[in-house]
Amino acid sequence: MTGLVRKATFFVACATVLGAAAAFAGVVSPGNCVVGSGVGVQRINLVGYNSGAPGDKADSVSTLAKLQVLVRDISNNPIAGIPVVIDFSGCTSDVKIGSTQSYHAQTIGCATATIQGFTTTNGTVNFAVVGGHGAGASHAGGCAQVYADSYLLTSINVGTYDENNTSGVNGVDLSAFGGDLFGGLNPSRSDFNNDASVNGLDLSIEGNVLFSGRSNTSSSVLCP
Ligand SMILES: [Ca+2]
Ligand SMILES: [Ca+2]
Repeated sequence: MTGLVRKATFFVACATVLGAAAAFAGVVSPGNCVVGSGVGVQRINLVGYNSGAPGDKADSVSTLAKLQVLVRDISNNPIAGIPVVIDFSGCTSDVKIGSTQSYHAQTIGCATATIQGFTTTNGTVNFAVVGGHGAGASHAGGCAQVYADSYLLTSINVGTYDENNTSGVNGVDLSAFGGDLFGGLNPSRSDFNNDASVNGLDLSIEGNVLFSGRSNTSSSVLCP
């Protein structure tokens, strides 16, 4: 192969790669997206409302209450306007989302146990989801799936601070949490710090949520 032919072959290959990248610009590339910290199995803990808060009333401040999703394309460019959905349908044996939500422009699909938001100009969307404990058998870890424009990004763990879906997070929930703390089964719903164990650290976190008052109101109705 002459030098000229090699150069021509090289430029054709480059043009092909660039063309492919251009073709997929703006298309979700799951491997380039980041859910939460992006390291290991992520978590979102469902919360209550602060009924007296202005604007968004859902508690987005408590430990792992807010989950951020960053959506990028094949060239690692963030993509705006992409629908991102968290599907909680695998969690509903014991953890259910509330039928009304109050965090940014999140919309809810109650029958399908899904929450949807759209990425902003920097490619991110944040979720804080109101919900509670609907009784029943403990769900398996990684019960919720995160999708961006219908592409599966990952599965995440789910917990809930409101253990009885009544009166927000208060002493009754602390007592109910005690059942998980001393039950020896380490249910994912009460592993608030996501370290695969239900222990005193989670008790401390639940106490902080209680005394902060940020989750002092429950969802009026839980989805199926
Ligand atoms: Ca409660
Ligand atoms: Ca824990």
